[in-house]
Amino acid sequence: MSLPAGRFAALIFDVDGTLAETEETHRRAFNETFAYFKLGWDWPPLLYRRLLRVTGGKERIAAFARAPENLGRRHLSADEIAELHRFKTARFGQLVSGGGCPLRPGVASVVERARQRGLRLAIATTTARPNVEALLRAAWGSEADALFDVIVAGDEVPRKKPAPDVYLKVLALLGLEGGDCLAIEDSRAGLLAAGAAGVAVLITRSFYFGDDDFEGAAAVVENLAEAMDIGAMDQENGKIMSSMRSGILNIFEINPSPET
Ligand code: XBP
Ligand code: MG
Repeated sequence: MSLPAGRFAALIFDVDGTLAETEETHRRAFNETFAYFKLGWDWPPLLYRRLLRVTGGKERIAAFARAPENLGRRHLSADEIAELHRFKTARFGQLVSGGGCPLRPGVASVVERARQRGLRLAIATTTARPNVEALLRAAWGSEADALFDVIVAGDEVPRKKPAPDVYLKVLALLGLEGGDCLAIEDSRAGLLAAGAAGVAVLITRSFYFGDDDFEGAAAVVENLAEAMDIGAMDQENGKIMSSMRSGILNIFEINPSPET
């Protein structure tokens, strides 16, 4: 497990499970939507864990609607699914704006440090754009708009993760190669998407995907605070303790500005 020795020009963040532990809030918004539309559906955590294998909320609703084990199975048209999903997105936005999804440990520090060191920042996510905007605004307030150079969200590419589309679009908009960037992800679908676009991946384990197979990840940590601590510790000691630690340290040593 090691990261490329070179320096990165950009960090590309996933959103759900990576910037914040959002999935319980997504689940609540889905269930409140199903109740509002009187579908008689409820997604408890164990079922939701399985349903998360289908990336994208509309796709998840469609898969559940036709699943043989769903006793409330029914035909839903694309328009009906879109209507359910619009309602769910609005509800998710309200919950996030009310402080329901704080940033995960270390995220704010990594973003700040990366910015100071001249890295570009991007977002590559499967979730809908209004969800990203609500989350960023809740976390960073008015600063949020200027923080990320590129954001590519859910329906803005033909295929969702694990397809590489969202990463390829981010790279095109950044004008960078996959090898110039580091992705920060929490799921195997995200790892595969970034990997297929040639981007190295740092995994931060999340509530729903912590046990995924992360074979092929450059590094796996519990959260970004841990990655920061390791970097800080090595700097203090003035020596590199292991290839993984040196790799993580590299993340924060990228592109020092010319005057440093
Ligand atoms: C997360 C997802 C999303 C959310 C729901 O992927 O798969 O579908 O669960 O959001 P990522 P939407 O971590 O890549 O963002 O309902 O807006 O799809
Ligand atoms: Mg994720």
